[in-house]
Parts: sequence; structure tokens; C-alpha cells
Amino acid sequence: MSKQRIGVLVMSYGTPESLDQIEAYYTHIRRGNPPSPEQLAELKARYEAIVGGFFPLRENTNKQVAGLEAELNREHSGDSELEFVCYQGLKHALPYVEDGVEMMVKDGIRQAVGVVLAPHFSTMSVGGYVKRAKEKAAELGLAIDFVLSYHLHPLLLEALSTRVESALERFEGVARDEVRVIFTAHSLPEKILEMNDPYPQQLLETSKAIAERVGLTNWQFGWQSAGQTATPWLGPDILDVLRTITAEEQVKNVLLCPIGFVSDHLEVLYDIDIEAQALASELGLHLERTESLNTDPLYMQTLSDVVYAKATEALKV
Ligand code: FEC
Repeated sequence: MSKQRIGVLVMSYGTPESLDQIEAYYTHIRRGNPPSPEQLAELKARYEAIVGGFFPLRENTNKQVAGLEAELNREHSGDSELEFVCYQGLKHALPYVEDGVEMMVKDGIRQAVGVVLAPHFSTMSVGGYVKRAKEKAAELGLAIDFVLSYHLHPLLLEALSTRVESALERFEGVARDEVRVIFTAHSLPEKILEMNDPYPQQLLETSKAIAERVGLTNWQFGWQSAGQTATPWLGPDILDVLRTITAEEQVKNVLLCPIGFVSDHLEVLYDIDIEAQALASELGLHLERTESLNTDPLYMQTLSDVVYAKATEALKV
């Protein structure tokens, strides 16, 4: 008997494919409003500083999607009547979320699961991907269920804790509790707090769970990469945190752990590795960052677990 094919819509932020696509990409992020020449030049300069003609997020997403498909089918090849086929759906670049849904339907998929390559739920982040996928699936008559968050999955916590442990070893001769570990995630406009959005709470839960596993006593949470808009964004921003803890607490060693991101990309390679690192040198801080998850097998297993659970739950109903 042939296996039932389950489509997996793997959603991620998306990135340009070349420097000349940055304007269109930025315009899409700004919901169709083109950036000013200054804003465009500023973003181009950030990409130029990290990419040199190569956009790491695209390749990382490709590898994560292939890795998840392989893991799902490897883990469930013997015991399951299901076969998993992964499709990409990107928020701000091709193939868009809607294209991924359309492709599944063209391929004859009837049942699907959507998952985002970001572990924490916010109406403005994961909620945005889900809304678009749901609308397109409803239009095309595809049954689709969504994984909304997986921020406390034990294998995710294990992968992140191992990264914190190994990054702490880079502070040679420094006692562990003298290193301030700062867990970070992308800031969002403060207005999410009025909507009782779970994002800040989930991020704190992940941070606490890692701190407990690793036995950290000296840690805090900070926001990064806030947008340049008139509305207030969630803070404190990590750059302000670095200034404050240096001036007021005489901290000398800092480890940044960007738990809100799962891949090497602009917000990690520029905002942390270039911008925060430059400030750290100015402040005389030793700053390190944990390695990104990328295709860590534990991350692939986390995704595989949550997708499989959602697929089987949907089929039982
Ligand atoms: O490497 C790359 O090419 C892409 C890196 C990238 C990731 C990413 C993830 C998140 N964002 C989130 C929220 C917002 C909000 C705005 C916003 C704007 C930008 C801009 C760039 C950008 N984001 Fe992003 N984000 C990445 C890149 N992001 C570039 C535009 C310039 C700038 O502001 O720096 C503001 C939109 C507006 O103007 O209205 C809000 C969230 C995530 C993490 C979850 C996820 O991955 O979906 C939340 C990666």
C-alpha cells in the first residue's frame, strides 16, 4: 500500500539572492512602501559587511528544509504509513508562503502541517506566517495544521545549552559566574504587550530553562535588532545593556545567546558579530556569541518531533 503524503510547509523569513534585490526585499518588509535612499543605502551596507555577494540565510534555510525532510522520513520510515514532503514558504522573498501552499496543492497534497523556523510565538511573527498560509490553504481547499511554538522542546533546550557550555569555555581563566550570559531575540513593537502576546514570556521561559540546565547564576535577557520606526519597541536593547552593565556593574565578560534565531543571518552576523562586537571593544568588554543552530541534528529532531505530532494529531480527528 502506498504511503499517505503529508506536505510540510517550512516557513522562514527569506533573504535577497543578490545585492540588487535588496530594494525589492526591503519594500516587501515595509508592506509595499519603498525605503528612502538613505534607508536602502544603510541596509545595503549591512549586507555588504556580512555577505560579499552571498546571502547565508538562503543556504541555511535550504539546508534546514532538506534536513527536516530527511529526518522526518528517516525517523518514521518503518513505523508509519506517512511520507513527508517539505516545501518552503518565505515571508519576504521567493518562494513566498503562498507559493509553498500552491505548490503542495499542485503536487496533489491533501493534508499538510506548517512550521516556522523560529521557536517562539508572536502574533506579529509566527502569527503572520500562519495567517498567510491559512488564507491561501482555505482558498485552495488544503487541510493544514500549524505548529505554533516549540520553545521548551527538550532537544532544542539541549542543543542551546550545549552551545552555552562550549561558548563559556572560550573565556579562559574567567570563573563561570563572572561571565554575564545575555539571551537575546528580535525586538517587536511594544504594542504587542497590549495584545497579551506570549512572545516575551516564551523567550523568558527558554532563557530560564537553559540557565537551569547549565547552572547559570549570572544571566539576563535583552532585545536586539529593533526597527527604525516612530513607535516604541521592546527594550532594553542589548547595546544599551552592554553600556549599562559595563558602567554600573563593572561586567567584563559577556556571552550573547540569540535564542530567538535558529540560523546565521544578518541579525546575528551583523547586529551581534559586527555592531555589538564593535561596541564591546569600545567598552573594553570580552564579548562572545553562541553558535547558531543551523542544521544541528538536535534542532532537526526538534522540528521533526513537533511536525510529526501535529500530523498524527490531525489525522486522528
Ligand atoms: O539575513 C537576512 O537576510 C534576513 C535577516 C532577518 C531575520 C529577521 C527576523 C525577524 N524579523 C522580525 C521582525 C521584524 C519587524 C521589522 C523587521 C524589519 C527587518 C528589516 C530587515 C530584517 N528585518 Fe526582521 N529579520 C531580518 C531582516 N523585522 C533587513 C528591515 C530593516 C530593519 O528594520 O533592520 C520592521 C518591519 C517594518 O518596518 O514594519 C517587526 C522578527 C524576526 C524573528 C522571527 C522570524 O524569523 O520570523 C520577529 C532573520
